Amino acid sequence: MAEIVSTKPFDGQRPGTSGLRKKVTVFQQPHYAENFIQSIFDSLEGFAGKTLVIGGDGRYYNREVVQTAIRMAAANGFGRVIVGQNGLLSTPAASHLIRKNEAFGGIILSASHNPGGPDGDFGIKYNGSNGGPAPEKITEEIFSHTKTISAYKTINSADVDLNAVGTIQIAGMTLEVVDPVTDYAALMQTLFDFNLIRALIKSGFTMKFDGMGAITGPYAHRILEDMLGFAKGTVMNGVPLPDFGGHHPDPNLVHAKDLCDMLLVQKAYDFGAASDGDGDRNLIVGKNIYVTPSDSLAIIAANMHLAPGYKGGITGIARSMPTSGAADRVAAKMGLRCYETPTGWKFFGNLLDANMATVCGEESFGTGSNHVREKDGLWAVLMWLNILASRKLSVATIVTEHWKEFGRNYYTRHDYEEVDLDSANALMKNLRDQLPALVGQHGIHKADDFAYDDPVDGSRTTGQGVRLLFENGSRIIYRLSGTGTAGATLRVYMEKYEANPQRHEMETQHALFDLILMSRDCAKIEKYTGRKAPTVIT
Ligand code: G16
Repeated sequence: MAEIVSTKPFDGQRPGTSGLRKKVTVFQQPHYAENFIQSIFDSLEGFAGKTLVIGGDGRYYNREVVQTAIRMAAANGFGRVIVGQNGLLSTPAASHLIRKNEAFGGIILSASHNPGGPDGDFGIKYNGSNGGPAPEKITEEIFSHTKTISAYKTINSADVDLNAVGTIQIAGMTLEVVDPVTDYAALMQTLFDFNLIRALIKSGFTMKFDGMGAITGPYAHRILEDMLGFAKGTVMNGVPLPDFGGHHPDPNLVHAKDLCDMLLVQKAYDFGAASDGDGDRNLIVGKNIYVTPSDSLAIIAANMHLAPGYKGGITGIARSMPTSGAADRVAAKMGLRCYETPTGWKFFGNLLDANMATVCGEESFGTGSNHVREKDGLWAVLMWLNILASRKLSVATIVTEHWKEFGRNYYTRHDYEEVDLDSANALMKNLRDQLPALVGQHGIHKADDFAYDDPVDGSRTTGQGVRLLFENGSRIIYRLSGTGTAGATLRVYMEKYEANPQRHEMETQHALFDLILMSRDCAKIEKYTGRKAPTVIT
């Protein structure tokens, strides 16, 4: 029987770049998760009797909130819930399950690449029937419900056993516990040439995959080792743990350092890859070469017709604004449009639904296509494997040949993490105030605060990052992260285009040195943050 529990609103339940992310200790407050989940349901209409997908990345507190969400879904009138075994689902697998089962939507429990454990982060986000993150119209609606909520609905029942696959009835609702990997792996088989990749592996090609103690371990074991035939042990850190084994599951040069050392220093494998907490991000490294996410998007776009799922070609490319312009050059050559959206995968949904773009990517280690409505870490890995198997060239050769053909966009991102929130806001305000005066200085021909008009639904999104655009095509971009949970993180993105292949072998920080100095100067970073240098460079 459904019961109504009285509650009071909590401050600050506004979803950020990707759902509501807070410290575990914040979520552990009585009624905190329930308030947010009820606010999600209260912003939706017409779900009575319909299907909801629920799952999470297995981080600390996942078990508890999965049970909460199941109880509340039953009490609120959903007809069926599909949940991953043990409450686990990677974000792209959840997106696929929503689409495949024509579900009303899904609740994904994850704080993505943020650290886990009792002192780490937790998160909840809602995805709609297209499998993609709820658009801003809905996240703002959810937020407004969180400010007035006075009660939530749940049922009084014991925890459901999620250890075994099967179907049970709970308070008049059907609960299907599914293997988290099977459907996703089947989808990958329809997109990529597994036989071609198997042949590559048989020829002696080796790889290392870092699951970072997070959700992709079981997916990578099944697909890379069991189905494709990579040697056992190819997947490292392949068991999902509530605290990710102490890893910060963010697949970049800093947090996937062990993997990067194996490829870049020891040169022990032909190919290396990693994925993040919830399996939607990817890191791609070759023997002695790191592929920036922006380059990876461009290279994938130029080569993806080699994979069976895309042999008919692509309709367009989309990238987030701070992502480098490398993909734009590929699109131009192919006679396609490259859409520039604000940061956040949710902005790609309309373009994918309208078939205006087939492949999307972000500098924040996200790449994906129209196969689901989330970025997809293992998809990117399999796409690279398919390209490598088709072209029979090393990662380094593919990358350097791409630069020869299209030119190289030198690119770096400097993060200043956990700076004081007021100081970070003051820095951004000062920058915005200076914008008109900056034009004409240092070769800056345009300075603005990025705004996006969605070409499908006409919605306008403003304040998405300060851009300094230079006459020679270089860019400096500043924005505050929307995914952090402590203070503010200032992200500074720098990019410079180099057409001449004789100048493609420079070290990135060296190639961008002038822009880096200018970025600190223009924004008075040290004055506002007290920081002389960034905390993370990717
Ligand atoms: C999320 C979003 C991405 C975004 C990233 C970084 O990724 O889904 O679209 O690029 O955050 O956002 P920010 O720069 O605001 O921190 P994830 O992997 O955390 O879900």
